[in-house]
Amino acid sequence: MGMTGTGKSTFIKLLTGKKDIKVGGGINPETSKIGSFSFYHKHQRVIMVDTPGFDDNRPKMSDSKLLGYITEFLSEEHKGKTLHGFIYFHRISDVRISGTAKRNIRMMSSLCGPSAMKNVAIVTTRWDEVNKEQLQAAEKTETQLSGYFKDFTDNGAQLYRHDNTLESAKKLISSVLDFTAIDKIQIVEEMRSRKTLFQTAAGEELASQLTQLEADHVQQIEGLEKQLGAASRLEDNSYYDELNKLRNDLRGRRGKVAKDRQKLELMKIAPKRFKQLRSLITERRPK
Ligand SMILES: Nc1nc2c(ncn2[C@@H]2O[C@H](COP(=O)(O)OP(=O)(O)OP(=O)(O)O)[C@@H](O)[C@H]2O)c(=O)[nH]1
Ligand SMILES: [Mg+2]
Repeated sequence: MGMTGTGKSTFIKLLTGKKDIKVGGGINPETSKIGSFSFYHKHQRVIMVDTPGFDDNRPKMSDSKLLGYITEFLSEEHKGKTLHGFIYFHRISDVRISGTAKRNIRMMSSLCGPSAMKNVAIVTTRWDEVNKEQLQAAEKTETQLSGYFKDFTDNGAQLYRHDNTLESAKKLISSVLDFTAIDKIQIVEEMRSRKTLFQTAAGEELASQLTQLEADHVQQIEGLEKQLGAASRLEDNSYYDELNKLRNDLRGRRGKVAKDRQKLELMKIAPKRFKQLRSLITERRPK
């Protein structure tokens, strides 16, 4: 799990050696659905699950749909298998912990609940790009990130560094496989107690995030409209066009967030319905 571009797919590609796993090259999110990939580690069959991050700016998959898929996976897909852990990815080069990163951390927290938090490996990627001069700043980022994961670290979670080498990926996987298997995941327990997705802690968290995002977008649109009014009195068409484009993009995002929130409220996914969604999750076995 983790924000777009943090290296989730790259990590899986490194471990599985599967050349067809797509990794992002630009700023747009690359992975748009959940995929699971298996490989052997020390003679043990391991399945890694790649998920997109929660992000209102991602095309193809809405946050509420993503929550549904993750919940389905955690409730149904891993039956008969041992769930050892979650890996949360963050780029060490991201000095500022963005709003989207904070959203993803809160979603992780409400999905896992306290008892599964010890099974979360908080991984910072791109250590291969950190030189001596940048080391202090990188360590500061790590400390800052750890602050946002306080609930997790208080419950036993630890931070790890990944430098994009196979050796570091294998070391991390060994650590995760050494975790005592997860016995309780908050969202799974809640769904078992017949709550609807909207009533779970993660559903409530997502609803409140979407409400906040919509309010933020409205405020930004208002700000841009004021600037557009002032720009229309200038004779600079390109500045006006730029502001206009920003405003229209934000209007689109606002509409998407509002629709997503409505969808979440209507979402009464009962566990038996999850089976219908299962076909959307792919598993690729080793050749
Ligand atoms: N130097 C360096 N680059 C990395 C590392 N991990 C990922 N990258 C690069 O970062 C970019 C994004 O990586 P992805 O693996 O696609 O990121 P992702 O988390 O799967 O992103 P989404 O699918 O959009 O959610 C790619 O260009 C990778 O080559 C790393 O540890 N070091
Ligand atoms: Mg990806």
